[in-house]
Amino acid sequence: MTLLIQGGTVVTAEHSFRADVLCEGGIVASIGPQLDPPTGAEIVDAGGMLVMPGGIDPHTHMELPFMGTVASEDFYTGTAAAAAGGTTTIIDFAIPGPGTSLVEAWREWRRKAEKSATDYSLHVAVTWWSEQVAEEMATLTREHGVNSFKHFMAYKGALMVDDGVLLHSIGRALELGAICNVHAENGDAVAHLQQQLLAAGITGPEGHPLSRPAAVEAEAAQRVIAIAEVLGAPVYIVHVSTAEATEAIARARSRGQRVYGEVLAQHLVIDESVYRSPDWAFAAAHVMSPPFRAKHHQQALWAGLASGSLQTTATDHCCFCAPQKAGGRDDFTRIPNGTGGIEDRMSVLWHHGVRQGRLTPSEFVRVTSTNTAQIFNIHPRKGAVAVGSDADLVVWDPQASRTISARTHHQNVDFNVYEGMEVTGLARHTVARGALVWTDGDLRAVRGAGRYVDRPCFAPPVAASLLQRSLSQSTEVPRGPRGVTP
Ligand code: URQ
Ligand code: ZN
Ligand code: ZN
Repeated sequence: MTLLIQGGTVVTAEHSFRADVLCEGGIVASIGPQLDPPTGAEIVDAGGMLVMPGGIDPHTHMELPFMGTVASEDFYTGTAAAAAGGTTTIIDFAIPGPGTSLVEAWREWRRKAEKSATDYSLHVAVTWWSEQVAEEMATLTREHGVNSFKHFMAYKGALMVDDGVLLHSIGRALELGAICNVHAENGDAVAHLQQQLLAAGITGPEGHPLSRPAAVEAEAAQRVIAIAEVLGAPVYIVHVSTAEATEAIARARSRGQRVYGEVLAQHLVIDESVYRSPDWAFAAAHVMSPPFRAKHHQQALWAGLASGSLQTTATDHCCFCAPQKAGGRDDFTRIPNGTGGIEDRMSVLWHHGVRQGRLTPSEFVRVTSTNTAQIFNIHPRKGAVAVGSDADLVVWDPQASRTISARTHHQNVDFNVYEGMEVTGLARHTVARGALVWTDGDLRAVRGAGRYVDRPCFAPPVAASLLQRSLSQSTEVPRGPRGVTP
């Protein structure tokens, strides 16, 4: 399959330049002015539009079994909807229940993801600890292309892990050359507040944000940053939602610690007033963790993106339809947590980020694609417009507008958190490994066309851990046998 994208302006994380892009055999074959179309090539006219790396969403939960139900979006409908919005790769999560095999969970999610229309990869969650977990982490890194392990500090009694597990797992990941991503909320504090709120008769969705105040995220973020510092390990904090956690990340990074922060498009533009709606279903549809916050947090998140304290954007696309959310009708702690947004992330970021002067087009590419590819070690295969890279591209129309609605979106969910929002900046054509999957409103996603993306580990660390450094620096180093310094 040969595709020539003519007349566009290529925008990468570094710069913008006028060039045609030729895709052959699923990769970018040539980039340059006035390329001659090979015989039989499909031509896309990109005149007046931008040609950018396809979006990468590092945080999705297709078909996730959670809180007694299963997320309504599956890997085919979810990746198809993603393509309609300019996203061409997702990184989802294989989540074993506590006490169960990580490798078996990875295999189960591989089976679910085979129906994907575009490429996908999998973080694997560590939800318990034992020698078996340590061994399976090695197996996953060495044999299955996993270089990232997820940890939930929230969801007590379900997925939550304690500091002991974090220390073991983050340390093990460092040995293997993998990185750990973390849902940073103090799960004990959440559980305590939930019980207090229910006892006070607060059972509606307005109780959800009250049980997860900013301090609950700030404490957990600072705690996991400190744990990572002790170990000398990198750490990636998912869905950062507060000014306090953003500041904690910025402080750690200014000290040279390798901490990454991810922000959801939803948290950048939706605030906590949604939980005060008199419409129960509307408020419940917004129940996700961390919850939507007061507006000043949004300003801090935008500043975090613009300053580089936060590196990536995602959606945490985890959809539940109204009947599913209604499972928590009498008890907000039973409302399945999650919202969608995979189709709208890039337009929301372009409209509220680039058009508002918060992000340059190259910074937009960084935070929607390139940074994620680099952090999870799949650049320049992904997240680039370069000869030899996968031909995952979006032809972006910066002038086109649409009004977001569940009535017209391609996501398999009956609600859209951006309902009614008019956005300017749309994907006009989306190319996934050289094939047009979205073109002028025509969705051409093919079930099963997506491929699993192996993510190689990083070279194991050179930097010593804090303990090793302190031992080597202290004068009273305990002598080993025969006076040999350990
Ligand atoms: O916590 C997550 O990331 C998953 C369970 C999706 N739900 C959510 O509320 N964020
Ligand atoms: Zn989470
Ligand atoms: Zn998530």
